[in-house]
Amino acid sequence: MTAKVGIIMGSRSDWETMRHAAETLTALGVPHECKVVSAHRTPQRLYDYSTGAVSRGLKVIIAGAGGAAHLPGMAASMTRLPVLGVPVESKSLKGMDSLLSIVQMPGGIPVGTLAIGKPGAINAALLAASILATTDDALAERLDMWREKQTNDVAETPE
Ligand code: RP5
Repeated sequence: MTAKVGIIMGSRSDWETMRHAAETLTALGVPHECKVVSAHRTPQRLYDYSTGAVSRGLKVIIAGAGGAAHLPGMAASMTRLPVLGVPVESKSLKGMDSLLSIVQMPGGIPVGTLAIGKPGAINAALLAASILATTDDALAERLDMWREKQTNDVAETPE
């Protein structure tokens, strides 16, 4: 099935975080693809991916990166698709560097920035699904069911 969400990440080392976005999309039945695309190590790959995203049928891009994390912003500069940025937790600054690099986009090129690490990866996938669900009733129903299950799984007592 043609991928509707493109998950890109700056390095294979980001997969431990970004796999949570992929797993969440799989659980919701959203066709997606996962690629390593580095803004500074593979700039041509980033250009080709971003400029070709619309014509390949992608609807949303999730971009995860750590450190001087320019991948989401650079991708957003080359496509009109919504780009959701996931700050990957870095060793030296615990992801604060990633967060600030991704969230502080100058006005004109937006990146929807999520939380640092696994929660951000999961929420990026849920947000991508929400965006797609505005024009996909079957997905909207699956998303409603996913949320209902989450609610029902919350115990009333702590032990
Ligand atoms: C960024 O640098 C990547 O997104 C990754 O989070 C970080 C470290 O990359 P590696 O040195 O592990 O490849 O570009």
